Amino acid sequence: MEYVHTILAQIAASNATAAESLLNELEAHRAVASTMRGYNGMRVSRTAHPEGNVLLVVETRWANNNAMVDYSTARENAFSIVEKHQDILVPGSLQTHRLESNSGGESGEAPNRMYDRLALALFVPVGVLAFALVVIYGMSRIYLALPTTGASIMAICVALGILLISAYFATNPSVPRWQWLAVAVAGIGALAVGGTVAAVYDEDNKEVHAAPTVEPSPGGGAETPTAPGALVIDMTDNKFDVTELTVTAATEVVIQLKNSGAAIHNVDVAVGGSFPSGICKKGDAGCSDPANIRAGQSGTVTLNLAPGTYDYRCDFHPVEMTGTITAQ
Ligand SMILES: [Cu+2]
Repeated sequence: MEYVHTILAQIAASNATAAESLLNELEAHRAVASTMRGYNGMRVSRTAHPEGNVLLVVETRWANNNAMVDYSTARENAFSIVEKHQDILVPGSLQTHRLESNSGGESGEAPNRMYDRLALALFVPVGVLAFALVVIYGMSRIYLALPTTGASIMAICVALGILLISAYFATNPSVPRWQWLAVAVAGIGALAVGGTVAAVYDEDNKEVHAAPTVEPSPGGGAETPTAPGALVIDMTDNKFDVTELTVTAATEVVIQLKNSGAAIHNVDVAVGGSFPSGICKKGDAGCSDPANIRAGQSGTVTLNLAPGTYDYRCDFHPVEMTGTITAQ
């Protein structure tokens, strides 16, 4: 919505040349008007064919009604300038109109309008992309740190929140700028806090899991995870060194895991016959502990299987890294 202050006047054909000084004054006035609050542009037009009376139209456009009212009551405005030249006007032809315009100013006259468009074309996509990357990274850190149920509940809450906020903005087209900013700041803040908490939680977990791998295994001497007879799966990018394993059925079996690659890996055994969608979570049956084993880290997977054959895979590389475990 834009507000247009319009002056209409007719200049008698005989005075067409005298009209030049009026037009010059209006041009000079443009600089004055452009310093006023809410100024969106000014246009002076006159009829193209000089024979007969000349119709003069002066439009000034304003961002809001208050700005237009301020202008139309100002000591100097387009009306007062044209009025000073009554002598060259057709008597009774001077009119003023205050209009609301629905076209948001398509004339492209004001240079800042040009800038607004460029900014929209450049900064918005780049900003959206950066924001999306931050969201994806932050959310993945948070979800990975949560147990399966917690992650599901949180994902539902986040999705509902996004829907509600989107619905609010969609049904309120004239939402003030501070509300947009508040939502953006709150969203980024929540991500930053959640991501940091998740990263810290992850670090704590790492320490907890690192401990058992250096401890001597109970009962035996100072056996290391690579002792003969121990069940070990070594992971590289992107390969399991062992793709067929046999374990004792109906007994708790701990398989030592080592990530000798550079990428993140895990071991997910389809103990229930199928894999979860996505990455298994710490505490899930058949999921390695930790569920994400980073480069150089170790972990375990604890199984207690009924007799049968079970598929296992790396959830991060489910096509390249697969194997089977037979329990007997
Ligand atoms: Cu992998």
